[in-house]
Amino acid sequence: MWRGLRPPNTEEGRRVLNRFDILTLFPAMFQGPLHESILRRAQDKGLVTIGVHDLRTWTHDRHHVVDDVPYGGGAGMVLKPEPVFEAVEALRGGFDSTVVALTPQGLPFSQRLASELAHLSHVILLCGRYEGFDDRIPQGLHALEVSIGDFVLSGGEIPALVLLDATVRLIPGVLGDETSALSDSFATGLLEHPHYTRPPTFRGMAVPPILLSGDHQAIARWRRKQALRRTRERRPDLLGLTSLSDLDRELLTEIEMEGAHAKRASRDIES
Ligand code: JD8
Repeated sequence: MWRGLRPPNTEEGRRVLNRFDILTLFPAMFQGPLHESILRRAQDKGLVTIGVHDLRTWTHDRHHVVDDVPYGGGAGMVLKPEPVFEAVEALRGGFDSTVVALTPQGLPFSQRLASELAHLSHVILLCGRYEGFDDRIPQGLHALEVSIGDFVLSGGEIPALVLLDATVRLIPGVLGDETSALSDSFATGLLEHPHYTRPPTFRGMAVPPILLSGDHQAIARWRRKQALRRTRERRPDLLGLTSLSDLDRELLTEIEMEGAHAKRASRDIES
């Protein structure tokens, strides 16, 4: 029986451990990002443990070879299965582990996937290099393949850091203010409204006067309208997916009418 405070990471009585193990040929790439800001604080608070492991630890030859030429020919090298399988078997250590391989062929990473990973007790992240993994690696390890986007990177390390940053901040207790993870863009399905701080005028650019009015209800309405306006202008693909309230529909109608008015005014000036 637990006396006093509940043990860390047992919020719902399910999470017994929050552990990430990263398997990489470039462990030094993680030393900056994992030891600053939110990721550092999450580890310092004991909310998550992140291990970084050099894949060459699991080689047995004097030159620590992890790659080989591709069957079928072609340029570049492919990561050999043996060291990766040995490493994953060592890191699993009896936990209920999920293996994630960062590859360009993977499932597109998203806020939804981050929130699912945040509930897992142990995630092993495989970072490839060169031309990538021998395909028996993701196959045989039942790895979930994840991609962070449709652009070409040199390896899986930066994608692993992106996944960690997005995921760890969703673990309960990591953010000081629990509400900020929920109000974040993508969590709400809309882009954020613009933010301002002092001074009230900077190089001729004034802060929108409503933000200085002290009318909190008017400010909330203005911010919601700005969020809708920006999403409509910059990411109309997101608008379709969000559930809009009656107020949202009213605000969008206002935005559309302002747009129609501005078009008519500029046409009148031009002619
Ligand atoms: C892992 C090797 C480089 C990939 C030849 C360039 C993810 N969104 C993403 N873009 N790129 C990657 C990624 C790239 C990787 C490896 C992830 C391992 N490369 C290769 C194939 C073509 N080079 C990624 N997640």
